[in-house]
Amino acid sequence: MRFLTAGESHGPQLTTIIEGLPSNLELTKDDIDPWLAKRQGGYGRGRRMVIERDEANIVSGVRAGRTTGAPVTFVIENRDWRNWTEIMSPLPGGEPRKKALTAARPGHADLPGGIKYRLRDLRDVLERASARETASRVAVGAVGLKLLSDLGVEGVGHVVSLGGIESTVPFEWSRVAEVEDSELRCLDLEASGRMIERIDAAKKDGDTLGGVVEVRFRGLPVGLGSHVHWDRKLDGRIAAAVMGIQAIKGVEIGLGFEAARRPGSAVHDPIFLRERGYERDSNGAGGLEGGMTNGEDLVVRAAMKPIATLMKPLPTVDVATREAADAARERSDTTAVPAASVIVQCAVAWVLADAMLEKFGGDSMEELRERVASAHAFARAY
Ligand code: EPS
Repeated sequence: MRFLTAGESHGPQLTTIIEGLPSNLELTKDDIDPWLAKRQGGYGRGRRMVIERDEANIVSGVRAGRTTGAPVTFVIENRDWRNWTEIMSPLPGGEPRKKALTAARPGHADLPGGIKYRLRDLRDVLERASARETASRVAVGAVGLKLLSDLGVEGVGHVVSLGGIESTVPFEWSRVAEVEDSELRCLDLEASGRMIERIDAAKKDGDTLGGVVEVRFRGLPVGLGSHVHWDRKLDGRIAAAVMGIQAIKGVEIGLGFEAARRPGSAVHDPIFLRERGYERDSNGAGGLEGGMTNGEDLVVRAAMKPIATLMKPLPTVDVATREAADAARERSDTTAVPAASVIVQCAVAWVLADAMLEKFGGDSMEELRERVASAHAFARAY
């Protein structure tokens, strides 16, 4: 499967086309919109999220609530566009442009994008670099999540650290509902209180905060991905999808960097053959061995840097005057780490759904379901 996204942060809409979905996947906008709403939420978001009510209008590939196998297209409207029609117009306009941005923000795409594409108004860069685009990727991931859920796979994304404050409550599947109830999508209520104080302080200081999110999936069949070639290894594909999300600076699988500090005996997960098949009592591998799923829970963590738009700006250079300046201030968020937990979950869901199609093929959900069930049975009896 593959997908393409298009659209600017303040243009009329975000457009997404997914190609290669099997037929007969039950799909309505109600499978997607709740994920878009989750992405918009979380303490520390800015005023843009008050303007938008993201919803995915399905304009191709679905009839009577089921995919047909044809490309699926979503349109997510930018409500804010009405305030930007002239600035974002594709028609030739006057110079200098209104709302032109020339004081490149350190940490944003502004300066390298301006030089690379030979653009003088850095808004031409930022409009596409903006994390607004992740709304499209969440819509795609929501379809991935729906497909996975039809195949018995369940996922979750939650915040494990924000602004340097760590959650100390260990994850359990029985606590998934608590993630949904938490304003920060964090299981540790005590730590969440301190995170909120830190967000308030950062906002007051004109600063921003990053953090770490964790996503987990259970119910995956053994053998998604492959050990035989580098670009077929599932851990690499997951890392690429997650690093492709704006502001993500690091990805860990299972123990991640911690594995490098421990001896092998304290990293690898002993194998037992029990009634339900091959099992482990630990999961340092995070569900992946040799670039393939091993049947244990997939555990992926991602580090998000603080958003690069600071209300108390850093020193920079104005590319129009080539003089020292304060970095441009755009409306933005103090933190979007809770949103990142949703986006990373969706990005990983897509990679997993794609790997399912690759291993099991199938033009229809019926074929896919049969083949996945038979792979589970085979792995139990092996
Ligand atoms: C975002 C929309 C953007 C930003 C944010 C994410 O809207 P606006 O620029 O109109 O405020 O809030 O984007 C960034 C943090 C960024 O650096 O571009 C969204 O929909 O998530």
